Amino acid sequence: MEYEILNVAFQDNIVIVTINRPKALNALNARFFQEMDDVVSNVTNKPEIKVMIITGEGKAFVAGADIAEMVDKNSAEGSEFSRIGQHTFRSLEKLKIPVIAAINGFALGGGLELAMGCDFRIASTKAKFGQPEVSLGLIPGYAGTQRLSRLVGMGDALFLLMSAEMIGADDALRIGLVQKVFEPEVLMEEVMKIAQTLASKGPQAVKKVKAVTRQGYLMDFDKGSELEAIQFGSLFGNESEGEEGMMAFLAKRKPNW
Ligand code: DAK
Repeated sequence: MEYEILNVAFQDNIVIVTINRPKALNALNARFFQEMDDVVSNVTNKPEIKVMIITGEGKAFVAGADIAEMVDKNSAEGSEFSRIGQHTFRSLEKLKIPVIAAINGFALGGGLELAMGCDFRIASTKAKFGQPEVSLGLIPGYAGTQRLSRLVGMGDALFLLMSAEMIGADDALRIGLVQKVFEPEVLMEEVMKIAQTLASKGPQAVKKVKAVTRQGYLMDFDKGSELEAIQFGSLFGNESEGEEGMMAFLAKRKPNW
């Protein structure tokens, strides 16, 4: 597929996806979702890729769903539009490798929902966050109502959702919406360092820890713990990744994954 909106660059075993529609502050339209689904399916078929980074071109990460494209929709079309986006963002959570949001600027509405579909969020000091949908007479449609409360707790989630207030990177860090904040000039450099660190770890272990944590979060505690025990065990044994990692530690050498 030829991409009109996404720039997809491969650097060693890391894929960097840049949303490149800066004139509309990278607002998410139907084409974006088609392209993102295509990227996810390509990355799924490339076992050598170990980390995905999503970022935005210009002064926004993403300023929301494309209001111009949404304005004429009827109720059924609105629900369908919602399901398409929900599916795409869920596919980032289901992707086996880690997905990092590098938030360079505005992450509003659907943009914050996209960032929340990533495994964690690294922001520039210039980033701004918010769910302004109620200002438009809407509510989030890409599972933002579900993810925000899970990430930051009910009080902060309801405050952001009901007030439509925009917060800066420091507040986002304080409530746990982002994990780290860097100056804009070094954001991508620092995100690449984090991605390289993840890529250097046991590849099966990184995938399994994502799957077990994400699946377990939606399960009863004891069932999640049992899932952990099964996956923990799967990393042991002859020629397993765990065996190599532990042998390397004891021999004071780097593991050869
Ligand atoms: N959609 C379309 N175009 C947008 C946009 C958006 N979300 N945000 C900005 N733009 C466009 C502007 O219209 C403007 O276009 P031109 O006038 O140059 O043609 C251009 O980007 C630059 O924007 P500004 O001139 O406004 O730039 P400023 O720096 O002055 O302001 C801003 C930046 C981010 C504060 C401002 O642009 C702004 O308030 N933007 C809207 C933010 C917003 O409300 N975002 C939430 C969108 S609603 C659902 C599914 C999904 C959703 C809801 C329901 N279902 C299917 C049920 C999700 C909803 C949303 O995300």
